[in-house]
Amino acid sequence: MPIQWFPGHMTSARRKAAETMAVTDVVIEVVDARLPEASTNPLVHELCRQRQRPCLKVLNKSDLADPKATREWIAWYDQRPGIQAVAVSGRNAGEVMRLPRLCQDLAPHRDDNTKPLRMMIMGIPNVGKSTLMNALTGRRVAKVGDEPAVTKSQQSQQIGVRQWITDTPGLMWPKIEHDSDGYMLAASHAIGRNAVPEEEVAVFLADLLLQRYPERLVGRYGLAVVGLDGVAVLESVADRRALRIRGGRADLEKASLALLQDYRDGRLGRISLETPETRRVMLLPAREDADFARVQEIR
Ligand SMILES: Nc1nc2c(ncn2[C@@H]2O[C@H](COP(=O)(O)OP(=O)(O)OP(=O)(O)O)[C@@H](O)[C@H]2O)c(=O)[nH]1
Ligand SMILES: [Mg+2]
Repeated sequence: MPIQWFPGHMTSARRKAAETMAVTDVVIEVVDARLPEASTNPLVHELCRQRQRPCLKVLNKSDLADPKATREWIAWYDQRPGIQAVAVSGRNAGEVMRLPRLCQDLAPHRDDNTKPLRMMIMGIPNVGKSTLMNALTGRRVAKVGDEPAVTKSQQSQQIGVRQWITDTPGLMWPKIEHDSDGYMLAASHAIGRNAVPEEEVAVFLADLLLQRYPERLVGRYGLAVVGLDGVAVLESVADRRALRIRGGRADLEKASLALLQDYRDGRLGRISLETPETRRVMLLPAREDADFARVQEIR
């Protein structure tokens, strides 16, 4: 069953974003650097395309992502026509302050007092949009928090004399096509706890860590990872942390939360959940299915 998470306020948030797009010159599309494609909202591109607005793709939280994967992603986006991407950490003011200049380059005609540059920050929940807003204004104008859907309404602020910036509520799209995207989004807390069972998300994350970052499991929990699968990782974490339910069995729920929280807080080190190569491989069967469907259609 496809993973879905679309709280009520998002319908009006989407309508308001479409309205504000009419008076926006450049969209700052924020994605999570640890999962840049899984955290790309197709609705943002659709709205930009309808209004023909340029878009700067910001891979935020790069301080939490694997630097090698982030370099690969930037090179990957650089090869795509019409996409300009940059990696930043919202916690690094110097990096964030580069963004208005890059936006200005995308709308060079908007550069005087009568035509101020109007930027709109968009993206899925919890990717750091409001954190960027605060860094850009130099004040704590927006509430931030490590859970999805903290911002519920838009707000605009002037930065400098010639620039305006609008923060918007995080937007999801109605149906997440690939389950692994849903798991990555849930692991990174971009979608709510009720969307996917936390234990399933933790098993997905544990399997991914076993494949790509086994040494982090060794370092953080002292596990001997050889021969383990995702569930066994959780059992071992429960064992190491003495997390038990009545009868002495491993408390997998608490172990799941511990693993997820460690990933979210960066305590497992800098981790990327996807790279251009893992994405390519993940999409392969879908493409083959699509080809198959097309062949069937032609027949
Ligand atoms: N490590 C790290 N944490 C960040 C960064 N940017 C934001 N955060 C944290 O991520 C969490 C979410 O940040 P917000 O700015 O509230 O995210 P948002 O996109 O506005 O979320 P919604 O309003 O729910 O859509 C907060 O705990 C921030 O402190 C970053 O670059 N690095
Ligand atoms: Mg926000």
